[in-house]
Amino acid sequence: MTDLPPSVRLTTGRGGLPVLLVDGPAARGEVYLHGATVTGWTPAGQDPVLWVSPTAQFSAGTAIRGGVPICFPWFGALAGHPQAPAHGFARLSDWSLAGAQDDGENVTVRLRLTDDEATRSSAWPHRFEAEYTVVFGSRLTLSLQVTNLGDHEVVIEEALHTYYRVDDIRAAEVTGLEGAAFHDRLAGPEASPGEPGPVRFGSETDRIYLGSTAAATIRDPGAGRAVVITKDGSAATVVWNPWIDKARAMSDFGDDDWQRMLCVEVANIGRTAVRLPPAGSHTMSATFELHPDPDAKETP
Ligand code: TA6
Repeated sequence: MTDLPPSVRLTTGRGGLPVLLVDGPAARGEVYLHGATVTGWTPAGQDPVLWVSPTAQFSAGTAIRGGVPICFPWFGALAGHPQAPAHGFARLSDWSLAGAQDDGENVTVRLRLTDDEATRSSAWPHRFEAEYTVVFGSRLTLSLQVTNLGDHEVVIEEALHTYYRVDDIRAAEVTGLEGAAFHDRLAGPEASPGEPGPVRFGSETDRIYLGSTAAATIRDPGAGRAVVITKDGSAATVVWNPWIDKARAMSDFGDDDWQRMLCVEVANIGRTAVRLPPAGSHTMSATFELHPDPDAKETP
């Protein structure tokens, strides 16, 4: 049993699943061992930053709808394997607690997933170790390090599928991706050349910006704040809002919840997938930081 600092408590959460509750000097946090899903990050003095569906399922075999599900070792549907779960097995797996530390400012939690009989009989049967480091502080930093334990090259796709709270998606926008080409997953296979302005939302939006290493900022005027998302080891960014019809079609998503959430995902997918030689290792990391948005309108 890993010794935990007083600011970290392993307890039983929703659906009877084990959850780590973090009550640190600079932030509170919550991580389910199921999928190593960070379901809460609240910097001191701030409102919660992550969105979790009120009707999210907390059960084995189901991904938690919200927080930061980990997509690995593939993203979306796996070509040639229609039975394979969308977004890989990592967010459906029980990760183990590798350690936790509190340095008086930030609280760091480390979780681990390695291949097992289930993964070795999956559509991606390779030997691997994944170590996920979560630093809860005035910023939230997530680092996913994957090591190839096998004797042949493997290719991995990965995404930190982060659900952010927004006051109203119709007033929110994403800056930082101006001019970047993207694949609109709702349109044809050809790439869109990129738009000169911020990403704004007026319908279902599902875009993959391939080759994008840029930081992105979610501007949330209604909440009077912005979230700046910086990243390292990631060459793709996904922007998703299901809008009305898709939200209604999801059982773990309230019909009106599309108004209050937005996914901006740090990823390596498609032509930016990562090739790992035997013993090779790769780390993808993301840091989220709240900023008072100068153009935001304080909520009444
Ligand atoms: O990241 C966007 C996306 O790939 C969308 O196409 C949508 O499927 C979303 O992920 C949620 O996927 P999930 O399997 O969690 O319902």
